[in-house]
Amino acid sequence: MRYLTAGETHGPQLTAIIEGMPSNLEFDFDLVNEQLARRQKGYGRGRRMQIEKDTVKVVGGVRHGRTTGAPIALVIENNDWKHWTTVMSVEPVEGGDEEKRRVHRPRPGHADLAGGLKYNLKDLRNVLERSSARETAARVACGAVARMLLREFGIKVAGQVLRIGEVEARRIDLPVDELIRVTEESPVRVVDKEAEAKMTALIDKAKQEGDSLGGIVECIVEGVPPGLGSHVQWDRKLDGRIAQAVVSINAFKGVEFGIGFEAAERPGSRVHDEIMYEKERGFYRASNRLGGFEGGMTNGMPIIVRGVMKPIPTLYKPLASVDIDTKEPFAAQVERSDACAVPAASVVMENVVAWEVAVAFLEKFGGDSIEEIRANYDNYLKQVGQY
Ligand code: EPS
Repeated sequence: MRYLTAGETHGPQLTAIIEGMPSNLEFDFDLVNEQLARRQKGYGRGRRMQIEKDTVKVVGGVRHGRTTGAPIALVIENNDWKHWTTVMSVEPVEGGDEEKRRVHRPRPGHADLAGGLKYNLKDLRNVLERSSARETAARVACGAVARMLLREFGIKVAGQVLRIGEVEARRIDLPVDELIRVTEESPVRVVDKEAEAKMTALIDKAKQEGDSLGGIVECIVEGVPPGLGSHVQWDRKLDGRIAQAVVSINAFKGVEFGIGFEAAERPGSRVHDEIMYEKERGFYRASNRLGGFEGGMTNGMPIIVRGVMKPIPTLYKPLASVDIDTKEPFAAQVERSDACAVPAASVVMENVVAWEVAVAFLEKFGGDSIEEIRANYDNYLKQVGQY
Protein backbone atom coordinates (compact mmCIF):
# COMPACT_ATOMS: atom_id res chain seq x y z
CA MET A 1 0.00 0.00 0.00
CA ARG A 2 1.29 3.47 -0.81
CA TYR A 3 0.11 7.04 -1.14
CA LEU A 4 1.08 10.23 -2.87
CA THR A 5 -0.03 13.75 -2.12
CA ALA A 6 -0.17 16.84 -4.32
CA GLY A 7 -1.17 20.47 -3.86
CA GLU A 8 0.15 23.80 -2.62
CA THR A 9 -0.69 25.56 0.62
CA HIS A 10 -2.47 28.45 -1.15
CA GLY A 11 -3.61 26.45 -4.18
CA PRO A 12 -7.18 25.22 -4.68
CA GLN A 13 -6.85 21.91 -2.84
CA LEU A 14 -4.73 19.10 -1.45
CA THR A 15 -5.11 15.76 -3.19
CA ALA A 16 -4.07 12.30 -2.02
CA ILE A 17 -4.23 8.95 -3.75
CA ILE A 18 -4.02 5.75 -1.75
CA GLU A 19 -3.33 2.57 -3.62
CA GLY A 20 -3.47 -0.94 -2.20
CA MET A 21 -6.28 -0.62 0.35
CA PRO A 22 -8.31 -3.85 0.27
CA SER A 23 -11.96 -3.99 -0.75
CA ASN A 24 -15.01 -4.16 1.49
CA LEU A 25 -13.60 -1.96 4.25
CA GLU A 26 -16.33 0.24 5.67
CA PHE A 27 -15.30 3.81 4.87
CA ASP A 28 -15.81 6.07 7.86
CA PHE A 29 -16.02 9.68 6.59
CA ASP A 30 -16.46 10.98 10.14
CA LEU A 31 -13.20 9.39 11.21
CA VAL A 32 -11.29 11.27 8.50
CA ASN A 33 -12.99 14.58 9.31
CA GLU A 34 -12.41 14.01 13.02
CA GLN A 35 -8.67 13.52 12.44
CA LEU A 36 -8.52 16.59 10.18
CA ALA A 37 -10.25 18.67 12.85
CA ARG A 38 -7.88 17.40 15.56
CA ARG A 39 -4.90 18.49 13.46
CA GLN A 40 -6.28 22.01 13.17
CA LYS A 41 -6.57 22.48 16.91
CA GLY A 42 -3.96 23.24 19.52
CA TYR A 43 -2.84 26.27 21.46
CA GLY A 44 -0.43 28.47 19.52
CA ARG A 45 -1.87 28.13 16.01
CA GLY A 46 -1.99 31.24 13.81
CA ARG A 47 -4.73 33.00 11.83
CA ARG A 48 -4.74 30.60 8.90
CA MET A 49 -6.48 27.97 11.00
CA GLN A 50 -9.43 30.33 11.46
CA ILE A 51 -9.81 30.46 7.67
CA GLU A 52 -9.67 26.70 7.05
CA LYS A 53 -12.21 24.09 8.11
CA ASP A 54 -10.72 20.92 6.70
CA THR A 55 -13.10 18.24 5.49
CA VAL A 56 -12.51 15.38 3.09
CA LYS A 57 -14.15 14.77 -0.27
CA VAL A 58 -13.75 11.23 -1.58
CA VAL A 59 -13.55 11.19 -5.38
CA GLY A 60 -12.51 7.62 -6.10
CA GLY A 61 -12.28 4.10 -4.71
CA VAL A 62 -15.31 4.13 -2.42
CA ARG A 63 -18.82 3.11 -3.40
CA HIS A 64 -21.90 2.82 -1.21
CA GLY A 65 -19.80 3.33 1.90
CA ARG A 66 -17.19 0.64 1.25
CA THR A 67 -13.80 0.52 -0.44
CA THR A 68 -13.78 -1.25 -3.80
CA GLY A 69 -10.06 -2.11 -3.93
CA ALA A 70 -9.47 0.67 -6.49
CA PRO A 71 -7.22 3.65 -5.67
CA ILE A 72 -8.87 5.91 -3.10
CA ALA A 73 -8.72 9.57 -4.10
CA LEU A 74 -9.13 12.21 -1.39
CA VAL A 75 -9.51 15.97 -1.72
CA ILE A 76 -9.24 18.66 0.95
CA GLU A 77 -10.09 22.12 -0.32
CA ASN A 78 -8.19 25.22 0.79
CA ASN A 79 -10.61 27.96 1.82
CA ASP A 80 -7.75 30.46 1.62
CA TRP A 81 -7.43 29.79 -2.14
CA LYS A 82 -9.97 32.50 -2.95
CA HIS A 83 -7.44 35.10 -1.73
CA TRP A 84 -4.66 33.66 -3.90
CA THR A 85 -6.23 33.01 -7.31
CA THR A 86 -3.84 35.32 -9.20
CA VAL A 87 -0.73 34.48 -7.18
CA MET A 88 -1.35 30.73 -7.55
CA SER A 89 -2.86 30.75 -11.03
CA VAL A 90 -2.02 27.71 -13.15
CA GLU A 91 -2.28 29.88 -16.30
CA PRO A 92 0.35 32.57 -16.94
CA VAL A 93 -0.66 35.93 -15.43
CA GLU A 94 0.15 39.52 -16.31
CA GLY A 95 2.02 41.61 -13.80
CA GLY A 96 5.29 41.78 -11.94
CA ASP A 97 6.75 40.52 -8.69
CA GLU A 98 4.15 42.39 -6.66
CA GLU A 99 1.11 40.74 -8.30
CA LYS A 100 2.78 37.34 -8.23
CA ARG A 101 4.03 37.85 -4.69
CA ARG A 102 7.39 36.60 -5.83
CA VAL A 103 9.64 35.53 -2.96
CA HIS A 104 13.32 36.35 -3.39
CA ARG A 105 14.31 36.54 0.25
CA PRO A 106 14.85 32.99 1.58
CA ARG A 107 13.82 32.38 5.18
CA PRO A 108 16.39 30.58 7.35
CA GLY A 109 15.20 27.15 8.49
CA HIS A 110 12.77 26.73 5.55
CA ALA A 111 13.23 24.80 2.32
CA ASP A 112 13.33 28.11 0.39
CA LEU A 113 17.00 28.47 -0.56
CA ALA A 114 17.96 24.79 -0.90
CA GLY A 115 14.81 24.22 -3.02
CA GLY A 116 15.47 27.31 -5.15
CA LEU A 117 19.02 26.19 -5.89
CA LYS A 118 18.00 22.59 -6.56
CA TYR A 119 15.08 23.33 -8.92
CA ASN A 120 16.60 26.50 -10.39
CA LEU A 121 13.61 28.57 -9.32
CA LYS A 122 13.99 32.33 -9.06
CA ASP A 123 10.63 32.64 -7.34
CA LEU A 124 11.02 30.88 -4.01
CA ARG A 125 7.24 30.80 -3.65
CA ASN A 126 7.39 27.71 -5.88
CA VAL A 127 9.28 26.00 -3.05
CA LEU A 128 7.50 27.36 -0.01
CA GLU A 129 4.01 26.65 -1.36
CA ARG A 130 4.72 22.93 -1.47
CA SER A 131 7.06 22.63 1.52
CA SER A 132 4.45 24.22 3.80
CA ALA A 133 3.14 22.04 6.61
CA ARG A 134 -0.30 22.46 5.07
CA GLU A 135 0.54 19.22 3.26
CA THR A 136 0.25 17.35 6.54
CA ALA A 137 -3.55 17.66 6.23
CA ALA A 138 -3.37 15.24 3.29
CA ARG A 139 -1.10 12.89 5.24
CA VAL A 140 -3.51 12.92 8.17
CA ALA A 141 -6.38 12.02 5.82
CA CYS A 142 -4.39 9.02 4.54
CA GLY A 143 -3.50 8.02 8.11
CA ALA A 144 -7.17 8.19 9.03
CA VAL A 145 -7.98 5.69 6.26
CA ALA A 146 -5.21 3.44 7.63
CA ARG A 147 -6.84 3.72 11.07
CA MET A 148 -10.09 2.31 9.63
CA LEU A 149 -8.19 -0.85 8.73
CA LEU A 150 -6.33 -1.05 12.05
CA ARG A 151 -9.56 -0.53 14.00
CA GLU A 152 -11.04 -3.65 12.36
CA PHE A 153 -8.30 -5.64 14.12
CA GLY A 154 -8.47 -3.87 17.48
CA ILE A 155 -5.34 -1.75 16.97
CA LYS A 156 -5.53 1.66 18.65
CA VAL A 157 -3.34 4.71 18.12
CA ALA A 158 -2.90 7.55 20.61
CA GLY A 159 -0.55 10.48 21.04
CA GLN A 160 0.58 13.00 23.61
CA VAL A 161 2.83 16.02 23.90
CA LEU A 162 5.71 15.53 26.34
CA ARG A 163 7.58 18.81 25.94
CA ILE A 164 7.05 22.31 24.60
CA GLY A 165 10.18 24.45 24.75
CA GLU A 166 11.66 24.31 28.23
CA VAL A 167 8.51 22.82 29.82
CA GLU A 168 8.52 19.06 30.24
CA ALA A 169 5.30 17.20 31.06
CA ARG A 170 5.37 14.28 33.49
CA ARG A 171 4.79 11.06 31.56
CA ILE A 172 1.76 9.55 33.27
CA ASP A 173 0.97 5.97 32.21
CA LEU A 174 -2.70 5.69 31.27
CA PRO A 175 -4.71 3.04 29.44
CA VAL A 176 -4.89 4.10 25.76
CA ASP A 177 -8.63 4.99 25.78
CA GLU A 178 -8.08 7.18 28.83
CA LEU A 179 -5.02 8.80 27.24
CA ILE A 180 -7.08 9.64 24.15
CA ARG A 181 -9.87 11.15 26.29
CA VAL A 182 -7.57 13.25 28.49
CA THR A 183 -5.30 14.59 25.74
CA GLU A 184 -8.32 15.49 23.59
CA GLU A 185 -9.46 17.88 26.31
CA SER A 186 -6.06 19.55 26.65
CA PRO A 187 -5.24 22.57 24.44
CA VAL A 188 -1.64 21.33 24.25
CA ARG A 189 -2.43 17.58 24.27
CA VAL A 190 -0.79 16.78 27.59
CA VAL A 191 -1.94 14.71 30.56
CA ASP A 192 -0.01 16.67 33.19
CA LYS A 193 -2.21 19.69 34.06
CA GLU A 194 0.61 21.57 35.78
CA ALA A 195 2.73 21.37 32.66
CA GLU A 196 -0.29 22.36 30.55
CA ALA A 197 -0.59 25.74 32.31
CA LYS A 198 3.14 26.37 31.99
CA MET A 199 3.11 25.43 28.30
CA THR A 200 0.27 27.76 27.36
CA ALA A 201 1.99 30.60 29.27
CA LEU A 202 5.24 29.87 27.45
CA ILE A 203 3.46 29.92 24.08
CA ASP A 204 1.90 33.31 24.95
CA LYS A 205 5.36 34.61 25.82
CA ALA A 206 6.89 33.30 22.58
CA LYS A 207 4.07 34.89 20.57
CA GLN A 208 4.59 38.25 22.29
CA GLU A 209 8.30 38.09 21.61
CA GLY A 210 7.86 37.14 17.94
CA ASP A 211 9.44 33.78 18.58
CA SER A 212 8.40 30.13 18.07
CA LEU A 213 8.62 26.88 20.07
CA GLY A 214 9.29 23.22 19.31
CA GLY A 215 8.81 20.16 21.45
CA ILE A 216 8.57 16.39 21.85
CA VAL A 217 5.55 14.26 20.95
CA GLU A 218 4.89 10.59 21.63
CA CYS A 219 2.77 8.07 19.80
CA ILE A 220 1.53 4.78 21.25
CA VAL A 221 0.07 1.94 19.19
CA GLU A 222 -1.70 -0.77 21.17
CA GLY A 223 -3.03 -4.14 20.09
CA VAL A 224 -0.26 -4.84 17.56
CA PRO A 225 0.44 -8.54 16.99
CA PRO A 226 4.06 -9.76 17.16
CA GLY A 227 5.82 -10.10 13.82
CA LEU A 228 5.03 -6.92 11.85
CA GLY A 229 8.14 -5.86 9.93
CA SER A 230 11.10 -8.18 9.47
CA HIS A 231 14.70 -8.64 10.60
CA VAL A 232 15.74 -10.19 7.27
CA GLN A 233 16.30 -7.04 5.20
CA TRP A 234 17.12 -3.45 6.21
CA ASP A 235 14.18 -1.85 4.44
CA ARG A 236 11.67 -4.26 5.96
CA LYS A 237 12.44 -3.22 9.55
CA LEU A 238 9.26 -1.53 10.73
CA ASP A 239 10.94 0.68 13.35
CA GLY A 240 13.19 1.99 10.57
CA ARG A 241 10.20 2.76 8.37
CA ILE A 242 8.36 4.47 11.20
CA ALA A 243 11.50 6.54 11.91
CA GLN A 244 11.59 7.66 8.28
CA ALA A 245 7.92 8.58 8.33
CA VAL A 246 8.27 10.57 11.57
CA VAL A 247 11.36 12.51 10.51
CA SER A 248 9.63 13.32 7.21
CA ILE A 249 6.97 15.34 9.05
CA ASN A 250 7.68 19.06 8.56
CA ALA A 251 10.12 20.41 11.18
CA PHE A 252 10.85 17.00 12.78
CA LYS A 253 14.53 16.46 13.54
CA GLY A 254 14.76 13.22 15.49
CA VAL A 255 13.04 10.05 16.62
CA GLU A 256 13.40 7.46 19.38
CA PHE A 257 11.67 4.26 20.49
CA GLY A 258 10.93 3.26 24.08
CA ILE A 259 13.60 4.66 26.37
CA GLY A 260 15.38 5.81 23.20
CA PHE A 261 18.56 7.83 23.68
CA GLU A 262 18.53 6.98 27.39
CA ALA A 263 19.63 3.45 26.40
CA ALA A 264 23.11 4.88 25.81
CA GLU A 265 23.48 5.65 29.53
CA ARG A 266 22.13 2.39 30.96
CA PRO A 267 23.76 -1.02 31.33
CA GLY A 268 22.16 -3.73 29.20
CA SER A 269 20.50 -5.31 32.23
CA ARG A 270 18.33 -2.17 32.58
CA VAL A 271 17.53 -1.87 28.90
CA HIS A 272 16.29 -5.22 27.61
CA ASP A 273 12.79 -6.43 28.35
CA GLU A 274 12.67 -9.81 30.08
CA ILE A 275 10.52 -12.51 28.50
CA MET A 276 7.58 -13.94 30.46
CA TYR A 277 4.93 -16.55 29.70
CA GLU A 278 1.45 -17.24 31.01
CA LYS A 279 -0.90 -19.81 29.53
CA GLU A 280 -3.74 -17.31 29.03
CA ARG A 281 -1.61 -14.44 27.76
CA GLY A 282 1.15 -16.27 25.91
CA PHE A 283 4.58 -14.61 25.69
CA TYR A 284 4.91 -11.09 27.03
CA ARG A 285 7.55 -8.72 28.44
CA ALA A 286 8.00 -7.60 32.02
CA SER A 287 8.74 -4.08 30.75
CA ASN A 288 8.61 -2.19 27.45
CA ARG A 289 11.82 -0.19 27.38
CA LEU A 290 12.46 -1.04 23.73
CA GLY A 291 9.13 0.46 22.67
CA GLY A 292 7.67 -2.73 21.17
CA PHE A 293 10.48 -3.58 18.73
CA GLU A 294 13.21 -6.21 18.54
CA GLY A 295 15.04 -6.94 15.29
CA GLY A 296 12.87 -4.45 13.43
CA MET A 297 9.76 -6.51 14.27
CA THR A 298 6.92 -5.81 16.64
CA ASN A 299 7.20 -8.05 19.71
CA GLY A 300 3.57 -7.79 20.80
CA MET A 301 4.13 -4.96 23.29
CA PRO A 302 2.74 -1.52 22.45
CA ILE A 303 4.77 0.56 19.99
CA ILE A 304 6.13 3.65 21.73
CA VAL A 305 7.77 6.22 19.48
CA ARG A 306 8.74 9.81 20.10
CA GLY A 307 9.63 12.59 17.69
CA VAL A 308 11.30 15.93 18.26
CA MET A 309 10.03 18.99 16.41
CA LYS A 310 12.17 22.08 15.98
CA PRO A 311 10.56 25.49 16.53
CA ILE A 312 8.77 26.69 13.38
CA PRO A 313 11.29 28.78 11.41
CA THR A 314 8.82 31.50 10.35
CA LEU A 315 9.58 34.14 12.94
CA TYR A 316 8.17 37.58 13.54
CA LYS A 317 11.59 38.24 15.03
CA PRO A 318 13.83 38.45 11.93
CA LEU A 319 16.90 36.29 11.32
CA ALA A 320 19.75 37.18 9.00
CA SER A 321 19.57 36.05 5.36
CA VAL A 322 20.68 37.08 1.86
CA ASP A 323 18.52 38.34 -1.04
CA ILE A 324 18.91 36.00 -4.05
CA ASP A 325 18.66 38.95 -6.53
CA THR A 326 21.06 41.46 -4.97
CA LYS A 327 23.12 39.05 -2.80
CA GLU A 328 22.77 41.72 -0.11
CA PRO A 329 22.08 40.76 3.52
CA PHE A 330 18.64 41.53 4.97
CA ALA A 331 16.57 40.58 8.01
CA ALA A 332 14.11 37.81 6.94
CA GLN A 333 10.62 39.12 6.30
CA VAL A 334 7.72 38.79 8.68
CA GLU A 335 5.17 36.14 7.64
CA ARG A 336 1.89 34.92 9.10
CA SER A 337 2.58 31.70 11.03
CA ASP A 338 2.01 29.58 14.13
CA ALA A 339 3.98 30.32 17.31
CA CYS A 340 3.74 26.63 18.21
CA ALA A 341 2.36 23.72 16.20
CA VAL A 342 3.56 20.92 18.50
CA PRO A 343 0.01 19.79 19.53
CA ALA A 344 -0.98 19.63 15.83
CA ALA A 345 2.23 17.77 15.03
CA SER A 346 1.28 15.17 17.64
CA VAL A 347 -1.86 14.40 15.58
CA VAL A 348 0.18 14.28 12.36
CA MET A 349 2.60 11.85 13.97
CA GLU A 350 -0.19 9.54 15.17
CA ASN A 351 -1.50 9.36 11.63
CA VAL A 352 1.80 8.79 9.83
CA VAL A 353 2.65 6.05 12.34
CA ALA A 354 -0.81 4.50 11.84
CA TRP A 355 -0.08 4.47 8.12
CA GLU A 356 3.22 2.59 8.48
CA VAL A 357 1.68 0.04 10.85
CA ALA A 358 -1.18 -0.52 8.39
CA VAL A 359 1.28 -1.04 5.52
CA ALA A 360 3.19 -3.63 7.56
CA PHE A 361 -0.09 -5.24 8.60
CA LEU A 362 -1.12 -5.66 4.96
CA GLU A 363 2.30 -7.07 4.09
CA LYS A 364 1.92 -9.70 6.80
CA PHE A 365 -1.73 -10.59 6.30
CA GLY A 366 -2.05 -9.43 2.69
CA GLY A 367 -5.15 -10.06 0.67
CA ASP A 368 -7.36 -8.12 -1.69
CA SER A 369 -10.46 -8.05 0.48
CA ILE A 370 -10.95 -7.43 4.17
CA GLU A 371 -12.38 -10.97 4.49
CA GLU A 372 -9.22 -12.53 3.07
CA ILE A 373 -7.06 -10.47 5.42
CA ARG A 374 -9.18 -11.44 8.41
CA ALA A 375 -8.82 -15.15 7.59
CA ASN A 376 -5.01 -14.75 7.33
CA TYR A 377 -4.91 -12.78 10.57
CA ASP A 378 -7.02 -15.29 12.52
CA ASN A 379 -4.91 -18.15 11.19
CA TYR A 380 -1.70 -16.42 12.29
CA LEU A 381 -3.05 -15.75 15.78
CA LYS A 382 -3.91 -19.45 16.03
CA GLN A 383 -0.37 -20.36 14.97
CA VAL A 384 1.15 -17.94 17.52
CA GLY A 385 -1.17 -19.35 20.23
CA GLN A 386 -0.03 -22.91 19.51
CA TYR A 387 3.68 -22.04 19.27
C1 EPS B 1 2.87 27.16 7.28
C2 EPS B 1 2.46 28.50 7.39
C3 EPS B 1 1.08 28.87 7.79
C4 EPS B 1 0.47 27.72 8.56
C5 EPS B 1 0.57 26.48 7.69
C6 EPS B 1 1.99 26.04 7.63
O1 EPS B 1 0.24 29.05 6.67
P1 EPS B 1 0.13 30.42 5.89
O2 EPS B 1 1.40 30.56 5.12
O3 EPS B 1 -1.07 30.32 4.99
O4 EPS B 1 -0.02 31.49 6.94
O5 EPS B 1 -0.85 28.02 8.90
O6 EPS B 1 -0.20 25.43 8.18
C7 EPS B 1 -1.37 25.15 7.57
C8 EPS B 1 -1.92 25.90 6.62
C9 EPS B 1 -1.99 23.94 8.06
O7 EPS B 1 -3.07 23.57 7.56
O8 EPS B 1 -1.40 23.34 8.98
C10 EPS B 1 4.22 26.80 6.80
O9 EPS B 1 4.94 27.71 6.32
O10 EPS B 1 4.62 25.63 6.88
